[in-house]
Amino acid sequence: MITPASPRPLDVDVLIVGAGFAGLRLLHETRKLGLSARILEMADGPGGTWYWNRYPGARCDVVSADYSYAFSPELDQEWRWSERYATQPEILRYVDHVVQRFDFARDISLNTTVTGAVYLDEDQRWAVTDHTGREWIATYFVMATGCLSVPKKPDFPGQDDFRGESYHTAYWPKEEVEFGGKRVAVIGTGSSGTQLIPIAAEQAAHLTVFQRTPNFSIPARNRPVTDEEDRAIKAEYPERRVRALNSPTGLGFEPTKVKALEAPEDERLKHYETQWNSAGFGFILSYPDLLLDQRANDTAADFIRAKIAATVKNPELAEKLSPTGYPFGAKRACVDSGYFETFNRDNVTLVDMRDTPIVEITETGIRTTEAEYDVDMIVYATGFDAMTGALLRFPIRGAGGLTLAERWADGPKTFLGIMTDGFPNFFFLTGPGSPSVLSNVLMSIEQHVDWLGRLLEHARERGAATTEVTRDAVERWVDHVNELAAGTLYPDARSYYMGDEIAGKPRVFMPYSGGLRGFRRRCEEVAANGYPELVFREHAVQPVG
Ligand code: NA7
Repeated sequence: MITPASPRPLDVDVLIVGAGFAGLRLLHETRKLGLSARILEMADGPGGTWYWNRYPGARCDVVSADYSYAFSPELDQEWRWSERYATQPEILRYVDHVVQRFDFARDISLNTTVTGAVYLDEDQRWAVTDHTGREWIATYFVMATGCLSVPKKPDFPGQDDFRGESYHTAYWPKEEVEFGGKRVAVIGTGSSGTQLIPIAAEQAAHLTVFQRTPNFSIPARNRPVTDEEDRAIKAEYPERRVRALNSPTGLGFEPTKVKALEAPEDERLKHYETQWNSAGFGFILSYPDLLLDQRANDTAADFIRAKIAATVKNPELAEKLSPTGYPFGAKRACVDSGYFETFNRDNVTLVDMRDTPIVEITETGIRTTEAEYDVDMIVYATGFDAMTGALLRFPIRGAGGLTLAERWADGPKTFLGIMTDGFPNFFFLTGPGSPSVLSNVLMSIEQHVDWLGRLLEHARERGAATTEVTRDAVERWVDHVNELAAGTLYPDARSYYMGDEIAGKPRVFMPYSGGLRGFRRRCEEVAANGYPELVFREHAVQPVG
């Protein structure tokens, strides 16, 4: 074996960026493997996107009992969720509990922003630089930076001249923001806007909602978890975890065997009604063909539009709030608590940006092509640079100096959404090409971390200094991901799944649409076959591919 000429002293075996759910879970895994690890986190506390998204109304739209770590049965038993869908503060309390319980804090550097990472070809190590200029040397470098973590602030002309308060939902201050007595504008009606709007409307003197694309939204039917329910969940938690693991998306729902178009209309409507009253985000799984067949999709979309028409008293307003022109679910559907009802209030105005787009932000408010709205506060609920935003936020240089941004110039290229060619010993969790945002992301995180843990163990057992995927395997995986997406209705909507949220972003469908269950099987196959798609080197002499 050739030893590297002058290896730089190693700080840790595994350097992880991000102390959100993924980073913490990976820290746990590295400890199990006996590897040293450190998390670098820019915030002053753990929690990742849940740390930043503190806007009133922020809550998860996956049932709390399922949106939690499955790796520790003890943790399952001791944590008590108070609501069916946990609020952001409760999720953060859970994260803090996990950090304490597993003594994670000693391996986390908070207030530490990574500014660049370089693979040192000679040393077969990663050099990761933080904002202080400190360089961290590690064998493995893992981005656990999340899919929805880099806020997208739009660039309306005049935006910085506004003299009132302005906030972004994904960068919300810790101090309480007072809506009371104020004229408030919210721009954006995705999940964040949809959650914030009913609360802001209750408090503000007037609320003006700027909507560009009407969204499908399903009622959350949120409620407290009773002691009896809590006991029942805990009594069967192991089975619940297995059920979720074996469900297509990790949510524990199995779609009906019968297709939407096969069901008689009255039965279908009855089923939709039941789903509407109970399923939340799971409504999209009411029938297996909803995202595969436009006619099937229309049956669900029509049902939801009828619900909007029945809820919003002003028919013109109902029409404006009604999503048309794209399939239900092809753009992330929202899960709300009283969203459409909010538009029956006297103090709420809807501005349809399709008719009257924003021209500029002035010192005192927002000017559209038709009117000027003087406001005291603007809330940008404009979402994220999704899926690739965090991975491309700072330069990552792989073997030979190629940056990830260069390698992904035409869209992200990955193998199993976790690695890419030309970047030895570099991994990312729930990246493009994995089910991520189309699944219960907590389960996707754990699946990816388990797989990565097994891979690192395998690499150690065979004495490999580096692990890298071949370009051929990456290309085949990207083709597979594209083929799957092409068989669905997803590409028919403009959405962040397709990179539409950021001007100039390559338009490719990023998540894996074959379901978490199918995905996990593919991953397990790769491991069981001894990772034929990967190259393990003792000493990296030249790039693979
Ligand atoms: P989303 O779902 O990406 O929503 C962003 C919203 O902001 C959406 O309504 C956008 O309209 C709107 N938007 C974005 N940019 C603009 C500009 N320039 N002008 C007008 N309107 C704009 O982000 P969220 O934060 O709500 O939710 C993200 C995820 O968090 C969600 O999927 C859940 O998984 C949790 P558009 O639809 O693009 O026309």
